[in-house]
Amino acid sequence: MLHRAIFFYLAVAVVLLAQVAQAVKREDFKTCDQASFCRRHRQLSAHTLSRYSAIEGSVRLEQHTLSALVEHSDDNVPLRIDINFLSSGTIRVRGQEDAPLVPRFDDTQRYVLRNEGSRLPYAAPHELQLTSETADGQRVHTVSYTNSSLDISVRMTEQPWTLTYLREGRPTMQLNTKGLFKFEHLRGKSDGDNVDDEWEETFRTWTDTKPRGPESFGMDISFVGYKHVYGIPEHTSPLLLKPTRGDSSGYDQPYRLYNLDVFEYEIDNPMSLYGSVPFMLAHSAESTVGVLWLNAAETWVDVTYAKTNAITSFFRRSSSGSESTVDTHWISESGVMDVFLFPGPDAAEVYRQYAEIEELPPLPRDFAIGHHQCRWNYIDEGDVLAVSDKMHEHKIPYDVIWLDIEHTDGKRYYTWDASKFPNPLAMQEKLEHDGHKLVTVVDPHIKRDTSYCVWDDANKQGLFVKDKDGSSNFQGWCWPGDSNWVDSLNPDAVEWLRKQYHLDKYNGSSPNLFIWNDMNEPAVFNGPEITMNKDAKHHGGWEHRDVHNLYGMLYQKAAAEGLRTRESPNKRPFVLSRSYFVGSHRYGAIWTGDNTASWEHLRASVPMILSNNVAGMHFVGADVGGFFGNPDSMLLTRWYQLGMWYPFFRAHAHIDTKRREPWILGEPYLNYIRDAIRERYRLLPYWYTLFREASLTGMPLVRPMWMEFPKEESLFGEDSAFMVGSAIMVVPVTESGEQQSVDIFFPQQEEWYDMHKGIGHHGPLRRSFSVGLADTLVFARGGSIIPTRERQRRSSALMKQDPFTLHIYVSRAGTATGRLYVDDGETYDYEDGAFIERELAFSNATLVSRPSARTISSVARTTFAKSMARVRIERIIITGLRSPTTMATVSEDGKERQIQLGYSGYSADNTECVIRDPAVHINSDWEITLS
Ligand code: NBV
Repeated sequence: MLHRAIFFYLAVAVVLLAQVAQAVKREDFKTCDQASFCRRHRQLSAHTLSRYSAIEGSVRLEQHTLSALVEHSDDNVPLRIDINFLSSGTIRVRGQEDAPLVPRFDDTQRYVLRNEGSRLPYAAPHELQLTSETADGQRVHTVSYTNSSLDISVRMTEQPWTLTYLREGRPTMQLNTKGLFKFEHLRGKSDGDNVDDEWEETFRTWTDTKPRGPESFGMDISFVGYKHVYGIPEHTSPLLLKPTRGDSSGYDQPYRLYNLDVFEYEIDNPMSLYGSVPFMLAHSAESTVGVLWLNAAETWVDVTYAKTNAITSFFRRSSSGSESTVDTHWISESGVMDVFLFPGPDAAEVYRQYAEIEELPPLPRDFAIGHHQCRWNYIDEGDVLAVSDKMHEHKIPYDVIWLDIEHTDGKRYYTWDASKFPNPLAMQEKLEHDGHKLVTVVDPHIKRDTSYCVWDDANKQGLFVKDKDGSSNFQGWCWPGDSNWVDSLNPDAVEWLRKQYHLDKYNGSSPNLFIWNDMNEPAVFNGPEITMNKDAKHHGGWEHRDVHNLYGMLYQKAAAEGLRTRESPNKRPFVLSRSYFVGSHRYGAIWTGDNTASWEHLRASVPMILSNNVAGMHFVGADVGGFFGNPDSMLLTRWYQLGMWYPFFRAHAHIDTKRREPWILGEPYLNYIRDAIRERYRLLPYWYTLFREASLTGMPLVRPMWMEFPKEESLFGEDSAFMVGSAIMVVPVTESGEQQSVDIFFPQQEEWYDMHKGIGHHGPLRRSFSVGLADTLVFARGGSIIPTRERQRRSSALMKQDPFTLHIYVSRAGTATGRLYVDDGETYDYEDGAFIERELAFSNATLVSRPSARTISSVARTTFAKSMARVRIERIIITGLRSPTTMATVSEDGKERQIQLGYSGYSADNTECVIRDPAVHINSDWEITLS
């Protein structure tokens, strides 16, 4: 036993030492060529006609589904392709064998889609019209939408089988026109069968037994008329996806989607990381469309930018005119083909269409969008409280302090190391006194230890993932040594997991404790590619291969449900997860894992966070400061200055790094960092209102520039600047050096106001700015109203009754609009109307506050409104006012008052006018007219 333990720790030490010596170990992870299914698909050459054809007479339109039986000329195994029409114009293409030998895994939709995939808003039969015709010997079926104001239709050819989505008669998205559709139908095994590793394959020392044989499929999806595609996180590539084939400026590997724990990951690389979201947007100056490839197995995506002959006449190449096309090739190892094509025509519409099939992100707890302080590890209770006190001493607001794996009793999650944390409840109480919360880590590997009741209980109930034999527990190594993994696909295990987070179960936890799920890809130190063997078995007999990318999300889901239900009435949970998949946005936040303290990683965090937002993973951040290594003071300062704009804002560091809490740096860095964190707190009302918007529309919180300026082609590849909502442009400084020159492009015929200096810049304009370490480049877009809370406190919890300030940035036309959303930040009462949501509009020198159309009257609303009755607007700052005035008339509740305006240093450059204490309330209707 002792020998075994020594061997284990030696092995871990060797692994860690080897990792210290070297950056990412590429050889630990497969290339496409080393995954036999990927290799087989990638060998197909594009630009050949597909050998898959629809079986004559098999095509029919029934209800909302156009279906066809399709087969390959060599094997004659009929595949059933169903094209389902949703009323919004989205189409869903599903495909698998018409009569599979055994069922394929088809539950991904249950875990991801709205109503588990049932009752999606499909088109009514009378909204669709089918016409079939034969031209040049080709049978073509066209389904047109008759319900839509857009002229959209879907065209299917029989021979070869292809699909084209058309808008106004022009193709936009096409399937199989490059002839890459390939479907490995399930088959019986004959002796000696292992052509091209179809039935068994070995990677390094691991053999995947592949009992079901080959069952992969792939499809080309072309975006016709597009030159730009985005999304499919998580990779370290630029925002605008680089090509992966036939282009020396790109990669030589497809983007991989297979959740993995990649130690010291590299920048600018299509390798897999911790999360997978197979959601892609294609954008042009004319339109935006989207694709969701709904599959939880290992998936690879090739991207090629091409000029192709426009395919105007069914599948034939037209003789004249060529059009830009982005050709993508999607390859998945198992499951069924299930693809959604979203027609847009702009990003907001794509997100609206996505929201029809997938739930919108929920409103987070208010503290979750504050500043988080983490480290592997805060050593003991004294350390935690000392860090908290130091934050107070240095007047740095923070909301949450985090405990990593060392707080447990020997990496037994849901327990405490009693010598270091003898009284966790008292510690939480002390933190709560200043409104702070605690987060503890819970990893999914459970230490095999009969005296550990969590393991014992799960074992007795048979809740662990099973080995390939289906009966013994899958066993592997992780932090605690020999471990088993709870099967997050087993409903009983989920129920059990949920309960582990309840207050009566999780000793030492209070309602102020929240959760962090790490290592849930899952990471298995001695497994292939540091994860679970693909032939391990989950509930229902499914192989790990089928569900790999779902596993971590379902772990986070169980934690979120556990936290939600631990109190009555339920409160909003907060769970951070490292692994994620489509739909993870419903359960909490994610982060970009183990980055490095380097300028390169600082820069890369922007496209990584943007790509996640593009793909619907809104609540995301990167470890501020970089996880591995020691950032110098300048890098750390710059990282806080950027990190305060991450939706999830957490500082974190590896156990071997030096302590780096802001005060350790001393002045002037401490000052700069404090300023950055305080700016985040000032802007919390804007952030919370943005989260509200995302919860209603699905719009990203942080947006690529092109999303706000969709016709501005020079911005389509921009990922060194970004928008926070539609009102703020952030241009982070991501280069080393005391003084930096930064080039900025202010798009459009619009005013852009330096948010720190009030100075306006008239777009369109390119300008260089020279900035010192104290400066950050943040601009408000003319025409916006941004709410803030200016009083600095220890935590956001202490700001709940604080007054607001409104910043009005006047457009060229002399107008501005904005919104303010407030609720209690913790319960679900807002669902019953317990919120204040104001529409703010400035025009003709008058600022008006009105309730939003969503405001309803209800008991819950009245109660909440009462609790906020005294909260007022304490200041209004108008920037860009062209004709300054001295007085304003305030009318609220039918009463009128005159007040005086103030100007601080008003000049041609600085046009800030301040209305001090207008004494209007956030929950009443009022108008202020400048006279
Ligand atoms: O639990 C320790 C770390 C954690 O601090 C980090 O944030 C995770 O991404 N964890 C990974 C495991 C060890 C990484 C070397």
